[in-house]
Parts: sequence; C-alpha cells; structure tokens
Amino acid sequence: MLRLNSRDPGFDKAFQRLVRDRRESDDDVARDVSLILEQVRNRGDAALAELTQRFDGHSLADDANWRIELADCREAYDNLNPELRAALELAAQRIRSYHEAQLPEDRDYTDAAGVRLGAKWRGVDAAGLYVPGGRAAYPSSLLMNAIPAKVAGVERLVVVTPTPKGKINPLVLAAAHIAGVDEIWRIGGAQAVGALAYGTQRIRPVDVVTGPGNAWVAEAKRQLYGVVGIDMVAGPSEILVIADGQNDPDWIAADLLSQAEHDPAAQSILITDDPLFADTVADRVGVELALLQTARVASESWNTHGVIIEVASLDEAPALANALAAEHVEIAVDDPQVLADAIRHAGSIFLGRMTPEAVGDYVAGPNHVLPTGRRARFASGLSVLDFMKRTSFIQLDESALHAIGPAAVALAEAEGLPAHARSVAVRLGQ
Ligand code: HSO
Ligand code: ZN
Repeated sequence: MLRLNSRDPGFDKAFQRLVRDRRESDDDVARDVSLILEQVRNRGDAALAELTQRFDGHSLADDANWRIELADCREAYDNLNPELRAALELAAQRIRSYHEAQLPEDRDYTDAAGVRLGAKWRGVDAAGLYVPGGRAAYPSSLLMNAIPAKVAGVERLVVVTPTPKGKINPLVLAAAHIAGVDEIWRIGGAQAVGALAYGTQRIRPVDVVTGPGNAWVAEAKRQLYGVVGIDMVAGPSEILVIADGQNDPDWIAADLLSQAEHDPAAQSILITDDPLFADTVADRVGVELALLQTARVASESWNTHGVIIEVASLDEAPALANALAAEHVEIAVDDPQVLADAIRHAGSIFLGRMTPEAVGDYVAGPNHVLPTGRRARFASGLSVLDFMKRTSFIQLDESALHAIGPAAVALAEAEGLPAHARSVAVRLGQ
C-alpha cells in the first residue's frame, strides 16, 4: 500500500504517477483474437466446436450440448432457497424501475420555419450478453446487463457463457430466468463474441454485445466494434473513499476491501484529513484481510495498488477525485453533498456514511457496469441507451422548403454537388 501526504513536497509528482498508472493487462492478445475471429467468421459452428473443446474442455459434438434450455433456468429458479430468490427478485425489481426511468423521450415539433422535426428511440432487435465462467460468473452482473436490454425493448436477448468441464452456475441460470433471457449458448471467449457478431449456422447474429470478460473477450469486443455495438471495454474495479475521522475505521476498511477482492489489479484509495484515522484504517485492513476468504486476491490488490492519501482538508478531495475519475467514489462525511457537487468525473457516487458501494453492486438500482481506468472523464455506466438507437425525422411542406431550401441549394453548389442542388431546386420551381 502506498501512503501519500498532500503536504509533502513530492506529492504532485507521486500523485501524477498514480493517475497515469493504468493497471490494465498489456497481454498481447490482439493477434490471437483476430485469428480466432477469422476462424469463427469463416467456419462458423465447426470452429466454435473446436475452440470450445480446446479452451473449455466442453464437447459440442452432441447437438444437446450447445444450449442451456430455458426450462433449466426455470428449474434453477424454483430450486433457489427462498431468501436468495427474494434477494434476486428485489435486485431485479429495483434495477428494472431505475432503468425504466431512464427511457428517453421521443421528440416531435415544428420549428419557426415550419419544418417538422423529431426523433424516435427504438431498441435494437437483438443483444448478446457475455457471462464469464468460473469465479466471476455473477448473477448480479447478468441482471445489470440483461434488464436494461429488456427495458430498452430488445426482443431477442442471447447469453453466451463458457461452461468449463460442463459446469454451470445455477444462480446465473436463475437470474437469467428472472431477467427474461431468450437463449443461452455454452460457448465463451473471443469465439463466443465472434459468434454473436457474425452469426453462425446455429446462432443468429445480434446487434449489440455487452458484458464483462477476460482480456480475450474485451479484445474481441474491441475488434468487433462497428460490426456490432458494444458497451465499453472495462478494466479492473476501483473505489475511492473520501472519509473524515468520524467514521468507524472498520467500515471504511471493509469498503476498501470490497473492491480489492474483485481482482489483483483492482485499486482501492482512501483520502482522509485525519492522520490517526488513516493509520487505524490501514491496521484494520490488515486485520480484516486475514479473515477474508478472498484474502489472496484482496491482499495482492491492496499491497500493490492500495493507496492512502492524507490531505490537510477534505476540500482538496474533489480535485484529486476528478483527476482520478474513479469508477466508484464514496463520500463518508456528514454533509456529502457539498463535496459531491464538486466532483465532475466519477462512474458513480455514494453519498454519506450509510451508503457502502456494495449496495450499488447489487440492489440500489443504478447499473454496476461503470467506466474504469479514468474513462469516467468521457463515459457513463451501462444504461438503456446502450441497447437503443435514435432515428431522426424531417418533414417539410412547400412553404417550409421555400424557407430553408435556397440555402441548401447554395451549399450544394459550393460543394460541387449539382444533383443535390437540383433535387431541392426543382421543387422550388427553379
Ligand atoms: N463492483 C463490480 C460489480 C460487482 N460487484 C459484481 C459484485 N458483483 C463492478 O466494479
Ligand atoms: Zn463489486
């Protein structure tokens, strides 16, 4: 863990280094991925079967091994223990209502020149959702991706998920049932993203691909952007906690570890104006780490990327937070709004002592797919808009065309495009 103090002469330099530290895998996967995508594009299902056997040890020789039936999702849901089922239902319902409120409004108006203008929003026809296998197969992430798609009006929602050695997480299936997923294919990796984008003999192509994945999946999305829409390329989780000395250090230590346990490359940062509190939190992180089942990952994250920044006053915090543009920012003070108002760049802000980031991961309602790696400077969390597109429309009558048409004629002529000019001019009787 790195300790910084904004009063130290070397602080600015050290902080800049922190801001520039990308923590993203620079595995050279681009070539491998482009070869895999080419195979899927050219040979479809045959390539999928070979790659799935090779990478997941799952055989697709038998037709029955390709898909998980919706009836299996239903069964997984029915077999959930009631408490967990209620928790998933609560999460789903809160995510749904938050994202419903996000639906954009169509526009239709006539301007001063008499031109009718507007735009209509529609969902894409089909969306593909990548669900990682193994440890990171989170039912919460399935809900966070699938529900906005359904709210956006997507008719066909397709999940791809690797099932190494045939294994499937029943909680993910139950979440798929709740969210109303339409198809589930037992494929993963770059090849699965390729299948969604290009389509194969068995799998019809989709229009948008979202969902978290490893470096290969992220690279496949990056390479296929343009063939399909994608959400964003996400990096390791981050949390920035801004806290005064009035907090329970155990709570804040737990908050820092909540993101550290996601990934050895995750980053947790504390900014505080109380040096004693900083020391105690550092101690408590050590104590809590020893008790965590996820200690191996969390301690690697904390030891290599954890930071505690001491400031003279919390008034300094927003400027630091804006430079870091973190995925999650917690503001644990009595009056968090003042600091929150000054924060311009953050994926999501958690206000006050009673709002741990983890509620946002599961049940608050806003999306937990958020920009990482300082992308909050220009990007936003996943929303219904990622599954929608806008079509504008224009309608003129004769008088409206007389009002604005001559300018179009002039511009077309200036651009050396006489057919453009003529298509307007003939209607003006010129
Ligand atoms: N905090 C993660 C999302 C997540 N947390 C899923 C728990 N499950 C995104 O940074
Ligand atoms: Zn999380």
